[in-house]
Amino acid sequence: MMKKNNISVCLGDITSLSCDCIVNAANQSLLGGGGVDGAIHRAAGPELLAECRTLHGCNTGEAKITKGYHLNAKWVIHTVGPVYSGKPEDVRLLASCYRGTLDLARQYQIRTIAFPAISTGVYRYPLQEAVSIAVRTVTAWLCENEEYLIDIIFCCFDQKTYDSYRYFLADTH
Ligand code: AR6
Repeated sequence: MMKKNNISVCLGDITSLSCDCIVNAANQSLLGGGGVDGAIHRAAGPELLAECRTLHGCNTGEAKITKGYHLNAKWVIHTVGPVYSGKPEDVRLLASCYRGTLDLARQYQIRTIAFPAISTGVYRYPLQEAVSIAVRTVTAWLCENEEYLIDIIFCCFDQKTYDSYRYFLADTH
């Protein structure tokens, strides 16, 4: 575990974390899938899918909130990252996932939130680029919301992702 101000990086399964909120790297249907999405739905139980059905999907770059049900997190914020295309709009959409999620977290008075590396799995966003956008966007949001106290965890499923966050976080603050 590496900690720098209110941003920390951990290696492990996001579904096992005890925090106010975990973030799901979902798809536009919000009806589950593979990767971290599948793991979150399995751990939260069928009640999560039932609530997700009432949300009628989510656009890429946007975020929606549900309860966490059987998770050790009270809330889940579902956000839809871009499928990597190599176009400039990928950057805007990925940054918008992090901003939209944090704006929603603030509305719900969430004080600890864990993010997976959105879009870097099935959606094939190059790891270094995605991590750099995540770190820059979250750091900028924290500066703009200085009076709001929140702890951010970047939860990495593999060592390569963990090392990448450590590298980009060493560049900030
Ligand atoms: N905890 C933390 N991180 C995880 C976990 C876990 N339990 N499982 C996987 N990861 P991905 P995407 C990491 O593919 O690229 C789904 O089918 C994984 O190693 O989950 O945004 C959705 O329904 C990678 O670093 O999400 C969408 O269709 C990161 O989470 C699509 O995949 C993101 O990988 C979204 O693709």
